Amino acid sequence: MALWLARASSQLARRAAAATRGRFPHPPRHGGDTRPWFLGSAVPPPVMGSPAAAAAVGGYRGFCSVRHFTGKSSSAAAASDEELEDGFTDNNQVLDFPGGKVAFEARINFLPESQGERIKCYRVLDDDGQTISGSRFQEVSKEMARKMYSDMVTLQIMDTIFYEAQRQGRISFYLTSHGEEAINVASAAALSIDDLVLPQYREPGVLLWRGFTLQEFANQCFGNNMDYGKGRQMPIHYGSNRLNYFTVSSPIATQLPHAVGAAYSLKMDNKDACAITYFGDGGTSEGDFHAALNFAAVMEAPVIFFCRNNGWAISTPTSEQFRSDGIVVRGQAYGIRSIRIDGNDALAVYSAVHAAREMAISEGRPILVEALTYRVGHHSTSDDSTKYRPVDEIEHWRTARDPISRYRKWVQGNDWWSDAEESELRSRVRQELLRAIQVAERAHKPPVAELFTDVYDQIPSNLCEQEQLLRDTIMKHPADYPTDVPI
Ligand SMILES: Cc1ncc(C[n+]2csc(CCOP(=O)(O)OP(=O)(O)O)c2C)c(N)n1
Repeated sequence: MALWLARASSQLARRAAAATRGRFPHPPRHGGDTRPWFLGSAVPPPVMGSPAAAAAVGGYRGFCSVRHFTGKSSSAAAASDEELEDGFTDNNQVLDFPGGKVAFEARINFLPESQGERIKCYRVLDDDGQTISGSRFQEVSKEMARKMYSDMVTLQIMDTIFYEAQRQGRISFYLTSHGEEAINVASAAALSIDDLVLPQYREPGVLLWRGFTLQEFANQCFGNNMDYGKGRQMPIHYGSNRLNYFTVSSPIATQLPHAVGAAYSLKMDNKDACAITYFGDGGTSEGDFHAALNFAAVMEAPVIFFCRNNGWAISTPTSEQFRSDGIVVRGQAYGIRSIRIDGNDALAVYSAVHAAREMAISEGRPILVEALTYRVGHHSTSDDSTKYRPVDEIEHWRTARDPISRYRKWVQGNDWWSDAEESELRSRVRQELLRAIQVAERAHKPPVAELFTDVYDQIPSNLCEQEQLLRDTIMKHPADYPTDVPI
């Protein structure tokens, strides 16, 4: 039966080959992964016969054919008279198929729905902030380590104060990164400023690391006339041309295909840079996630897909989001080298992104990083997460697994940080931010006319009509419109 199938497909293949020759310019890469903690981009197919035969069939071939290997190694010859594990006796047949050679087997053998054992998680620091013996990680200088720590603390303070400002009605919306400070800052530290960032919305720490000032954050949240988005976006939709940070876009996962395109353009221009895109576990259910991964794998785009698997997509737990072993296994399904890391371990995040960046650029390939973490805050100021998850779960992650205190123990253990510096940093950032908020709050809002600019060169008639309608409505109901927006 298998032989008949093979012959039939071989005939079909010859016909198809004539029509499709030259359609596969890039030989797919199999295995070849020298880094033990990364999942290889594909597992070499199980091949009947010897390891030598396995090596011989590993390469890329144009199209289908069934082949007998004539030059058997001695071990293959010895095995030929016995029944092999896959149920065949001496046929050493493989199907030469796009992507490489596929071995036949006699059993009905469905791939299991899971691998049994879950994919391991790379970590460097234990819960106590000590480096785990034997762990391999990228060295961090004292200066870098201190800046990473300071930025993690700054992000935490910024989140707390802006959150309070929203509660006081001074800004309309906010969303914290509590619990994900290591992901934000340590991943940013491993990148170069030329790398393009396409964020979701829970990564302002990347922008902070790159030099976005507290004043710039405040201007955006208050939507004043110094906001680069001219007050047209909700708070937290930051963006910066100067810092290669694409503007946050609310529709989940739309940034992923954009990142692939941006990465491909960097490759075409021979730039020593990659693109990185961040997203949550919820984002992986979007079609854009799957399109982006496949597109990146096929086009060999130097893009890092950074998934913050924080357990929740608003009220949807990951158990209702997917049944796979998280996100990491999906990378392999698309032929993308992937790794799972402890997202609350700053050194693990830094080392993994550092290695991912090198591979993405030097080998021209996408990499997927799944960081295990927890969204400690509510989804946003529009959410109360105690309605759908246990308070002790939140408390456990907020205290026992806090990435900032874990990393602080390591930095302080190196004598690179002190309690005095801690208090000085906290009070300085707090004051700076309160000042920035005062300035942002007092600044003028962009005029109404700006609502209609920057999209079309010549504003079309329907937009002109809408502008007039808006102005008429404001004149009719002035009490319903903010007095600080110039008309
Ligand atoms: C396409 C789309 N669908 C739904 C929403 C509404 N929405 C906003 S945030 C969110 C949850 C996203 O969760 P996740 O990607 O895990 O990120 P997290 O908020 O946990 O960081 C949803 C469903 C949206 N913004 N866009």
